[in-house]
Amino acid sequence: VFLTENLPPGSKIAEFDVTDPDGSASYHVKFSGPGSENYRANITELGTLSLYTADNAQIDREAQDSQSLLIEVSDVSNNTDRAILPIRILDVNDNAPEFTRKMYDVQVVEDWPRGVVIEKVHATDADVGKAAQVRYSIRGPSDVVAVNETSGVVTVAGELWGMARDAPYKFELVARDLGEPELNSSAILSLRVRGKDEVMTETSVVFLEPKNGVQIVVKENLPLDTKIYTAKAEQRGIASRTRGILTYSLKDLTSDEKEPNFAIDKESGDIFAVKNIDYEKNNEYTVSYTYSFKSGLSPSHCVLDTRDADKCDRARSLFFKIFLQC
Ligand SMILES: [Ca+2]
Ligand SMILES: [Ca+2]
Ligand SMILES: [Ca+2]
Repeated sequence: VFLTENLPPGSKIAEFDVTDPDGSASYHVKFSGPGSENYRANITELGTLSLYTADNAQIDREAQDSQSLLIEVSDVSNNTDRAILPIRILDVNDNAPEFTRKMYDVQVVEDWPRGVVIEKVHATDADVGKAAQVRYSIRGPSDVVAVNETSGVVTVAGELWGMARDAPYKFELVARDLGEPELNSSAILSLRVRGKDEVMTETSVVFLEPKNGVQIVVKENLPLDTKIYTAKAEQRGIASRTRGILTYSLKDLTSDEKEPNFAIDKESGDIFAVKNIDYEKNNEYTVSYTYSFKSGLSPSHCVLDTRDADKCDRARSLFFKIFLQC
């Protein structure tokens, strides 16, 4: 039988006729098998066996999508017959999509143009079919960032120039499914705009290579750990005060952070492909790299991540694109 999940207690799910050549009018019914605690039975003197969902039934497809009920009917003399009732649980849209993170922190530089990929958000939905298909949007008016409805890629969608830099801007990301009725949940996108020439007093660091927005072309199917580029930043300023250590970090803006396609050596700035990059799968990546340095007399490395940038004395990032060639 097919049952929809979340069936209320007392719903009738099946009916059988039990016959006994001895003409017995009193039977005993027993259930066993995984999930059998969700059902109860009633049998009449005429041998009509009805199955119902139990009072405490929890029919949850996400927990168990099929069950197999072994039904044993015995008469007064304990003569027993058995039957197996396979049950399939059909999906109901009872789970909202959930973002993998509740908060996405993103830093952008004020001269990044429209269309630059700055993040990729993702939500999962435990249901199946349309009830598990996720669509992304940003709640309320947003003329600064946009999210692709199906891919979750977040891009710059407006002018960043002139946006205040002290406080982050918050946007509410919404993931909804295509179930009937639809369910949704939200997460926060926190956007911090960095000045292009955020003046660094006394000392500063400049990006030398690559320049903002530069396009790097590499061949597909590179052996893993092939060096594809060397990023370079340099400290400028009063020599006695620039004894900080420069470190690099990289963020692959086009894929989920868990599985980056590229990595950077934090000291040398060498950029490597750390996954098999396949032209047919994706021929364009947007990557941002950040440098930061700890200044002062006792220089120490700063653990890097754009989100940790504030913990460093100085941190800036820029983006560039890596194109694949087949
Ligand atoms: Ca469920
Ligand atoms: Ca469900
Ligand atoms: Ca759902």
